[in-house]
Amino acid sequence: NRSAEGDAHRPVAQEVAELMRALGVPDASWRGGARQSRSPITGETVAHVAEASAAHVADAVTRSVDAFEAWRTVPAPRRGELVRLLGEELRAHKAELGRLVTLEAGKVLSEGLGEVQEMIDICDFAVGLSRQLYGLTIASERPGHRMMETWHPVGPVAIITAFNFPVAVWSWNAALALVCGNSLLWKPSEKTPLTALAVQALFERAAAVFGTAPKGLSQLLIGGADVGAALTDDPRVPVVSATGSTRMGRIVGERVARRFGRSILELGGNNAAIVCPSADLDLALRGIAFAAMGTAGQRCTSLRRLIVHESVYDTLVPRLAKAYASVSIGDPRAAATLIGPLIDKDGFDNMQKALEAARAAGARVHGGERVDVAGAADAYYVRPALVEIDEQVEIVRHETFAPILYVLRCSGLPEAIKLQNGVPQGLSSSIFTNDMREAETFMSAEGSDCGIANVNIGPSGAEIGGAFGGEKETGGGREAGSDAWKAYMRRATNTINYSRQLPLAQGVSFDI
Ligand code: UN1
Repeated sequence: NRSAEGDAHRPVAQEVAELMRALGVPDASWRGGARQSRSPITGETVAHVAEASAAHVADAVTRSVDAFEAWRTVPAPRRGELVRLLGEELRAHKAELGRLVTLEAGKVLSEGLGEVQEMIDICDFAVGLSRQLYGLTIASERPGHRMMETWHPVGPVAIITAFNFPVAVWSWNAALALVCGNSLLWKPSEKTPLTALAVQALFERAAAVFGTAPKGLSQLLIGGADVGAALTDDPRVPVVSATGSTRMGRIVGERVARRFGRSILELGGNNAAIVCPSADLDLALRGIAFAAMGTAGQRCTSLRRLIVHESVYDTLVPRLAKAYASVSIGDPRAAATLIGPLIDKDGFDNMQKALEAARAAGARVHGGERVDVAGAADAYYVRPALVEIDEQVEIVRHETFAPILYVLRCSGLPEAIKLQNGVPQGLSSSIFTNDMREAETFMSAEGSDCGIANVNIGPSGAEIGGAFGGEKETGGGREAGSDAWKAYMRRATNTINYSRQLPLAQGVSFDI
């Protein structure tokens, strides 16, 4: 067991190779392929991944339909056993997979491990769920009749995921879809194929232990936008779950709707926190720091807007600026690092453009500059930016996937809620207050319009037990806990006549 510090300067490519082998990924899938894969830690090329093309997709869907037709007849609790075994593989390989997430996505080690923990958690949830796929029974208006709902598997489910949670988002969808009796087709981000290959290898091991899973039950399709488009357009894929930008989701949502498919969209967020006069400012400071700077601002739930009451502004914001100035930035493998790199140059350029626009709008920008890290000239490390701005101008209403926190001043809760809701996105939100009236108002019908509304914690870091997703341009989908499973099944309403008569509903008579 090497310490994180001791590992910090080992060549990334060497570590990737060791982990891929430890995770049982076949060499051919990541050596000698056409697509170069880079680590954001140093910017160096660490793998050459073999790609699928749109032409492969049709065959993969055919195999997926065959797998589905076998899997849907397996009793749900038995399907749960496969997911339980997947959870066991993840537990056994948590250290390796978590570290691979760090190497490929650049998040710090505790977050890489946390992401794998989130996968284990959803597997546990889904195992329990596999015995609880229940429908209602409903009173019939007709004598001797009964009504009920039955939930059935729906077909192959396409899962399109983003770089920032390269494996957990797959697992939220996959664990539920599998216990619901569906087959899976996964298109990961082009930026994170290695962790996807590793998860696929773990799935194959679980399937081998299970013994009777149909071939092709879970398939991985590494490729570009053409692969995503082919999945989106195939009428044999009834559900497409897509996580990523609003731009991508608009394309996917429209194309799936055109063929009357169902999409589960988890798109952009522009999450705010409101700080009220009664807030515990020490707690708020920590909550804000994690939500805004953690994962280098690259979560869909990252805190992007801080709305601070004028009575606490001058106490809180200078303290926050201090935290921004001193937070440790560097190799995400080092134990002391809190902020790893941005995913790539595009991420960096987008951040700089946003800061330019904010400056042009009169903002005061603290931080935001590129940070040099030894041995990582081709990587993009930045100091998180704290941006004091007077108005919620256009750039503030836009999601920039980088550690930028816009700070706005407010004079009361109604104004704060108006600002909070005054953006096109509706994923997550939070309020820091010790005033029960304010907290309840924030969570009420006239409060936050987001899918997630928290009190005295930041907007990020949700547990899997709740439904995850948001409104407006976030896309409306819900994944993970609560009753999100229903989106992966089709509902049949059954009316059963156990009498010898044939009364018609609504009093209609039709005597032949
Ligand atoms: C994402 O950024 O796409 O709530 C998912 C959170 C995590 C999931 C984020 N559990 O921040």
